[in-house]
Amino acid sequence: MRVLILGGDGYLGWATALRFSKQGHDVALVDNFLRRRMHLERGTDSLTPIHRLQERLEAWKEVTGKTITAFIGDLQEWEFTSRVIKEFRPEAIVHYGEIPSAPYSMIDVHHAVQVHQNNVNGTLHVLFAMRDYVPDCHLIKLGTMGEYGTPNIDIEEGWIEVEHNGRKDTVPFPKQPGSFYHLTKVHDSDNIIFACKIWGLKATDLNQGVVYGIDTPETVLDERLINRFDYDECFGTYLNRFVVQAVAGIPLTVYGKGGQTRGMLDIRDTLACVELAMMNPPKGGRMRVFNQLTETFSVMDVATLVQAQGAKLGLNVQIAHYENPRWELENHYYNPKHSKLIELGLQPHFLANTLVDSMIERVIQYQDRIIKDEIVPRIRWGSGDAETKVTIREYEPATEPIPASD
Ligand code: NAD
Ligand code: USQ
Repeated sequence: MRVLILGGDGYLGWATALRFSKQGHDVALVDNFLRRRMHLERGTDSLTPIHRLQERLEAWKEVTGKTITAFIGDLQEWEFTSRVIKEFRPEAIVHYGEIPSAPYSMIDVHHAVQVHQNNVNGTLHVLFAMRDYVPDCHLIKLGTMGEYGTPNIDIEEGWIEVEHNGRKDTVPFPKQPGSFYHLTKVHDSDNIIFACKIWGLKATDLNQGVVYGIDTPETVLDERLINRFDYDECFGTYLNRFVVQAVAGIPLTVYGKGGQTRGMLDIRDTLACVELAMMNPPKGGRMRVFNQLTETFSVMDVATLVQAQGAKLGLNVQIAHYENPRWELENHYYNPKHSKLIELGLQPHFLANTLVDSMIERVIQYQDRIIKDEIVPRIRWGSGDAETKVTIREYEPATEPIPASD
C-alpha cells in the first residue's frame, strides 16, 4: 500500500514509517522539523541523540535495503501539501504532523495561536487535497483522549446515542478538553466529520492516550535509527519524564494530588493500532473513532511503579507533590471504552511487564545528556476554580505526600 506519514520525523511518525517500510509498504514521509525547532526555542532536547533525517533514511536503506521518500515542507502551505498528495497519490495517510504539547499551547497567546494555526490549518489542507486528488484514500488521524476531558460518565468511542424529549439520535460524544492544544484536536475532529459528510471521505480518528516507551523492533536495528525521547516540561509525557527524573535523582514531579487518571499505551501498541486501522478501513461518509489506549493509570500509580522498579536497579526514587500548574481535576471518575481495536485483533503490551525496567536501563545509558534545569514545570494554566487555582510562586517539592481528599 502507498502510505504517507505526516510528521514522519517525530516520535510516533518515525517509528511508524520504519514499521510500515519493513512490512513492504511504499512509504513516504512529510515533516518540516518544527519539533526540532521548538526544542531549540525552549533550550531543551531529546534525551536520545537523534540523527539528521537524511542520515536516518540512509541508515535505514543501508540496514534493510528499503527506501523511504521524504518531502520536507509545512502542511500549513497549501501548494506544498496539495503537491505532495497529488504526486505520491497515497492510499492511506497517517497524520501525526501537529504540535502535540498541552503546556506549549498554554505558554501565552502567541503559542496558543501558533498551535491552533499549525494543527487546524494543516489538517484542513490535507482534507481538501484528499478531496481533490485522492478521494478514496483513508485518513488515519491522531486525535487524543484529552478531547473528552474527564466527564463523570463512561466515555464512548467517539459517538453516543442520546434520547432527548422522546427522540433519539447518535451524536459526537461531548468534548471538554483541558488545554488549547487539546482544543485543536476537537476542532480537527469537527472538520473531519464535516468533510466526510459532504465529500464522502474515509477517515478514522484515533483518540489516543498517553504514549510511553523508547524502542521499537525497527528503531533498535541501528543506533542511527534511534527514536526521539523527550522528558522536558513541554514535550515529555509523564511516565517518560518520571523515568528520567528517577535516573537523574530528581523527586518525581507529581502535579497536585496525583489522582489524575489517563489512558496509556506502549509505543509498540501505537504502531499496531495504526496498522489495524489502516488494514481495516471504514466506509466513506462518516468519521470512525477508536479510543486508542490499553490501560488506565493515575499519576500516583505510575510514580509508585517507577519508584518500585527503580529500587530494583538500586535507584533511591523520591516522589514529590508539586503545586499543579494545570487546570484539571485531581480526583475523578474515568472509564473510557476501548474495545474496538481489541476486536480488530490488538494484543496489548502491559506496563507491569518489564517495560519500566528496560526504559530505565536505556535512560541510564544516556544520563549524561539530561538537562536537569528543564524538568521542573514553569508553565501555568492561569487561575482556575477554587480546587485547581494556581498561585504564582517558585515550585518546591512538598516534604510529605499530600493525601487525596475527594
Ligand atoms: P512529535 O512532535 O514527535 O511529532 C510530530 C511531527 O510533526 C514533528 O516531527 C513535527 O516536526 C511535525 N510537524 C508538526 N507540524 C508540522 C507541519 N505543519 N508541517 C510538517 N510537519 C509538521 O509528536 P508525537 O508525540 O509523535 O505525536 C504525533 C501525533 O500524535 C500528534 O498529533 C499528537 O497530538 C498525537 N498524540 C501523541 C501522543 C503521545 O503521547 N506522544 C498521545 C496522543 C496523541
Ligand atoms: N503530569 C504530572 N507530572 C508531570 C507531567 C504530567 O503529574 O511531570 C500529569 C499532568 O498534570 C496530567 C497527566 O500527568 O494530569 C498527563 O500529562 P502528560 O503531560 O503526560 O500528557 P498530556 O499533557 O495529556 O499530553 C500527552 C501528549 C499529547 C496527547 C495526550 C493524550 O503530549 O500529545 O494528546 O498525552 S491524553 O492525555 O489522553 O489527552
